[in-house]
Amino acid sequence: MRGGTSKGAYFLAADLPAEPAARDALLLRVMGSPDERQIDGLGGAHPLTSKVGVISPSADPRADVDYLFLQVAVDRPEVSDRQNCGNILAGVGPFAVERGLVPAGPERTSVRIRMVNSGDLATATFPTPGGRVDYTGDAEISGVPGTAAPVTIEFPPGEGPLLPTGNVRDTIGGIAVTCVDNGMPTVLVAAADLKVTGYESPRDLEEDLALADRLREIRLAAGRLMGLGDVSDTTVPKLTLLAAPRDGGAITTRTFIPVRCHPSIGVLGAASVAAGLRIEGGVGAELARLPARGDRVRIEHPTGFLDIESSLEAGPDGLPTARRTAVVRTARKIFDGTVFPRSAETGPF
Ligand code: NQM
Repeated sequence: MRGGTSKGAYFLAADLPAEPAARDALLLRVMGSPDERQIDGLGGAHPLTSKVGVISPSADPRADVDYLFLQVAVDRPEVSDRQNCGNILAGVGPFAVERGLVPAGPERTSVRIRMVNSGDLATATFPTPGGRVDYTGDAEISGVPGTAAPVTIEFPPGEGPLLPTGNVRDTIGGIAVTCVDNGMPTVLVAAADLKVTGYESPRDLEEDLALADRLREIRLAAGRLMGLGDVSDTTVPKLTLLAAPRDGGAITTRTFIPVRCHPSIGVLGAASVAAGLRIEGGVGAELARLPARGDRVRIEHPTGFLDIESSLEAGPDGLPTARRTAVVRTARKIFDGTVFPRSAETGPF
C-alpha cells in the first residue's frame, strides 16, 4: 500500500514469525535488502519505499489495532523499530478493515490505533460507503500524483515530553537548536546557521559533504541530549532545516531522515515542526509566519506543503505540551497477494 508519501508492505502480525530476528531476516529478503537497487525484492530503493507495517488486534482497551512500524534499510542488512511512521500509519485503518480486524461502518469508519514503536495513540477515519473501503476521492497531498479519499488522522497528546532536553533551546557546536518530540524526535536548526539557504533541492543538499558532516555532529550530540543515547546507527532524531516561508505557508523545511534529504516531510516529523514553531523562544519561532490560533499550520517542503493542526498548552512544569494534532493523508491499496522471498529458511514460504 501507499500510505501518505511512503510505500510499504503491510502484514498481519500472525502471518510473520513471532521471533524478531526471524521476522527481520524474512523482511530483508522480502524487500531485497541489502542492495542499493533492492532488485530482488519489493523495496523501492529509497528509505521511503522500504517500509513495513505489522498489524494485529490490540489488547489495549484504548485501541482497536496495534501497528508496529519497521524501517528496512536499503543498503544494510538492518531492520529497525526505533522510529515510528505517520505516513505508513495512513494505510493501517484501511488495512485493518480489509483484513476483517475492524468492522466497517456504513459510511465511514474510525479505527483506533496504538503505535507500538512510541506507545502513542491515533484515530484514523476514512470513507467506507456500503461497508467497503473506498480509496477514491478528491483529497490531494503534495508529493503524490492525483487525488484519493481523505484519511483523517487525529493524535491525542503523547506521553513523553514535547521538549525532551527540558530546554526550549540548546547550543551544539555553537549552533542553536530546538529539540522537539511531538510524535517524532526532531532537531530544528535555522538553515542560515549552517550556511545554506534552506531553499536548495534535496539533491543539492545531499551532495554538500561539509553540510553532511555538520548535520551528523549535531545529530549525535542532540541524540544524547534528548536521552536517546548513541544514535549513530538509528534513524532518529530527524534533523529539519528551517527558513522563512516562501509560498504562503508558515515555514520552509528541508528534513534529513537522517542521511537522505526527504523529498517532502514525514507526518510526525511535520507534527514536531509545527509544535516547535509555536514554542516561544525556540529556533524557528522568529522565522515562522504562524496562522491565527486554531488554523492549520502549513509546512512548506521541497515538493509542496503539508497542512497540520497543532495546538499547545502549558504543562505543569511551565514548559509547553501538545494539546491536539491532526492531519489529512491519503492511502492506496496497490496490490494484495503472496510474496515469495528468495529462500525458504523461514516460515511456510
Ligand atoms: O515522520 C520519513 C515518512 C517518514 C516518517 C522519515 C514519517 C513521519 O515520510 O511520520 O512518516 O522521517 O523517515 O514516511
